[in-house]
Amino acid sequence: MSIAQSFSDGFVWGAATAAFQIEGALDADGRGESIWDRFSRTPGNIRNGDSAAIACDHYNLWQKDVAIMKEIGLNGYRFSISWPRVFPSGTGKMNPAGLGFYDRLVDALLEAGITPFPTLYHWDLPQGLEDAGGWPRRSTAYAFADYAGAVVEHLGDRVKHWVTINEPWCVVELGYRFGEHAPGRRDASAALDAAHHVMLAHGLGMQAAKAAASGVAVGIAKNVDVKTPRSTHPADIRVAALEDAFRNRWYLDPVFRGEYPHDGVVARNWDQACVLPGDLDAISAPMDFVGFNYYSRTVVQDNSVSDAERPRPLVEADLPRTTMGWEVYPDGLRDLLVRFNGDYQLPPVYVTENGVAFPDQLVDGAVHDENRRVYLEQHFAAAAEAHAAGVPLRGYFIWTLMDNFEWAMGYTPRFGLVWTDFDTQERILKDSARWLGEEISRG
Ligand code: IFM
Repeated sequence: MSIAQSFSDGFVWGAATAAFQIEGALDADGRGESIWDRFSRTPGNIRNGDSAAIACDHYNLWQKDVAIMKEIGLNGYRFSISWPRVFPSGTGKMNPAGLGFYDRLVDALLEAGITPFPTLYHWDLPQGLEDAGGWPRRSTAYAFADYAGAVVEHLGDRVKHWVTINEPWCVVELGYRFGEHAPGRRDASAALDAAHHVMLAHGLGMQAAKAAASGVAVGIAKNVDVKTPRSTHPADIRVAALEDAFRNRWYLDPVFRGEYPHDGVVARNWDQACVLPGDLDAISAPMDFVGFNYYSRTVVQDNSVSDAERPRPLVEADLPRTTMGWEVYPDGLRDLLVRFNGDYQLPPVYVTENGVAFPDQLVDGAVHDENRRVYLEQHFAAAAEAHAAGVPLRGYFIWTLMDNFEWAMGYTPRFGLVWTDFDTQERILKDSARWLGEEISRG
């Protein structure tokens, strides 16, 4: 039996991308500046000084990319809508030309038999909104709801699945606490406010989307990570539980339970002053589906404990690692899906991202990425086990369709099913893409 046969009929096999990572054309047709335009122009922020000005030139080559998805045999495509294309300064006057691009893309996808799953926010906040305070300001959540409503009003006659926010943890922690991503701020207090307003944006955006078009399904894409304690030492176990609160539960408890995780709130000494009456009701309104993005696990420890004090290590050492330095740990996907299905009442579930960057080589016009094929096969098997254990899994999106701009890492990591030649914009299907197509067709 093929892995694809382990899932139910109508299972969505897709690829995922994000606007800033593939589109290029940053100044085309009235697009406004985003925080990533500004951040990536700042020397030192992006490896090798790489720029997303052209990226995969998808803004011009989108028809070719839809044809490639069809050739692979995908029946779903998760892409993101660039907020500054639609509202160049974040609010105010809409830019019809920006929305027109997505109109054409959606029509072409539907024509090719590929279900569109757009994400409304995949990190490219209009710079004007950051200048007004960014996600730490409540007004940004209101602006997002207006934007979401306008886009869904326009496309909701054809697009029935909408993701509000991609990976709130990254928006907040990488963008506002650690400053590794745009807007590059390092402000722990602002990050706490940002986290709440991103979640509020999800809740208000979902309301706005549902009011704008009938019959649309709305969910969020949450990146989740296994936090494994290095040993059975109680201090390591305590750190792992807290890291789990910061990474996973901070964003899942509010949507499924209407509260922030108590242990995390206490550890961060957060007064929750920015949480106003009604916010958590909006955030925890039932979603039509939930998306999980899964890549790896992290082994964590309490650094005040010396190795001599540590009892027997709990973790195997030396698991293979990817170009990103992430452990290859497929069991984590099964374990997290099963755990969340027990901890929360999950609606239909999608793996909204899973994939891998390895140091691919183009040799004689081909990329023999057996390591990626094995990675995908192992993760599909883990997802199938979760499905068999009762997780209502409805689809799986590979990160990513084609090699693209990997944020602060520039073009070094190649995550694609398709090789991108960034000089010529030629696309070449890697072996893993062909294998995936065969798996899907056997489903
Ligand atoms: O490239 C990113 C994507 O934008 C969000 N999820 C993780 C991917 C790999 O780092």
